Amino acid sequence: MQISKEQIAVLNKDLLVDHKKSLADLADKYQDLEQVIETISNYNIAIPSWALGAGGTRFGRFGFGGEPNSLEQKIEDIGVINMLTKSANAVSLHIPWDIPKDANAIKYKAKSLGIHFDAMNSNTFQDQDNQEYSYKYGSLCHTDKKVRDQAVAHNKEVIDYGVALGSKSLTVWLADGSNFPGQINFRRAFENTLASLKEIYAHLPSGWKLFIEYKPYEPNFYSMVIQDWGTSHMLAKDLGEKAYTLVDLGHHLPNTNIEHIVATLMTRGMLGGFHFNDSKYGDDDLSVGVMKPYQLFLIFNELVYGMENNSSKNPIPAWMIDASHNLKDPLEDLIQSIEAIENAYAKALLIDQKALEKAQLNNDVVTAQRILQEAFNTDVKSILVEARLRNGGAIDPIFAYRKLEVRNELIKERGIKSTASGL
Ligand code: RM4
Ligand code: MN
Ligand code: MN
Repeated sequence: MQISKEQIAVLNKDLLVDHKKSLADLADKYQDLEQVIETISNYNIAIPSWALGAGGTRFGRFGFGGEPNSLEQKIEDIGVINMLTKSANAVSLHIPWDIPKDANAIKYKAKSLGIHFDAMNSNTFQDQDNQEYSYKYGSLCHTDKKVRDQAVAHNKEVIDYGVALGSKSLTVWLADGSNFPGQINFRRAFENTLASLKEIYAHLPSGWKLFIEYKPYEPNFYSMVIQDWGTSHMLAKDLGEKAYTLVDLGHHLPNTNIEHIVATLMTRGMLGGFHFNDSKYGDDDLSVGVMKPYQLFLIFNELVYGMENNSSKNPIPAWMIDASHNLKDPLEDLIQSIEAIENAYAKALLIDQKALEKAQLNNDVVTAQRILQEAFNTDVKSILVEARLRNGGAIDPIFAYRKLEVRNELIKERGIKSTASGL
């Protein structure tokens, strides 16, 4: 299904007057509003190809019909999200869940919808039917060189797929670790992982980046080889300048100060990628911003500061939503996630950085808190709307999605039983 500009314009008409009024009110208060609108209107977040179908747990999975059952259809769904939000112009592919059988045709399809290929993701956390060796006891860290070689070869193949599609980065997330004390030798597992990553790194074409993701637990519950940002950073440093750390919001123990991690990585120019989601307990894939919107805002404060004070030349991070959807229509959930991300970003852009610095230098804790909270408590909806409008998007993307009955149309096209590959 494709949504046209005209359909969106019709739906926007009745909402326009109210929007312009709220925007004018906000513009009276903030002189730099134009700059903030501009930044938000240029901001895009990649959609992972595995997030377009119903998610599930090991206890079950409940579909909702019309799920995309090919890579082409997944790209079409991202096209719908992008038409409405004008903030999702990229897809991040997981191999082998989404192997592009005909790279040129896929590329053409994506291009026709204004979508490009962001980071490629490898998968050595599951066994595939046709593979020779099992990853039951790990992949890049495995005690057996034959298993490590197989996992390295897979990652090289993922890079090659990415080259054909015009991607420029590879994200490696490893499930490697152990479930019981004594099961693995920590140091051997680390050294094996580093040696395997070196082989993968050597296969990166020029202009490519390698993102190393970390996670403290799950699927292994005693130890994970790349448990935290420090381990990821050590590996990246040993590999070379194309390697960076990737922060996934769901990959921290409760109460971890993620904004502090972001600031520290950016001080050294080492924050390469960012995965958005929210969580109550762990990596539980809740929609961005539903649990800890203030934390998300504080993280964006560090991102904004890091991008504006960038002596370490941190690249603009690769942004991606990384969640799976157990109950909601994933397209609606992704739209809500995009809005939550942009909401936090716009609020962070409103922070009076000069006043904050002054308060910090004077150790005026009360004023520092007031400055942050004033920005956080500002209603920035009209900034988001204006940014979308200027790009031809919908004033209210969820309203438009429902008015246009997108899910029903998709069910008509693809059937009630169609299910997507992925999580
Ligand atoms: C992992 C991790 C990776 C994602 C997979 C599906 O927990 O977050 O980034 O590719 O899930
Ligand atoms: Mn992730
Ligand atoms: Mn995860």
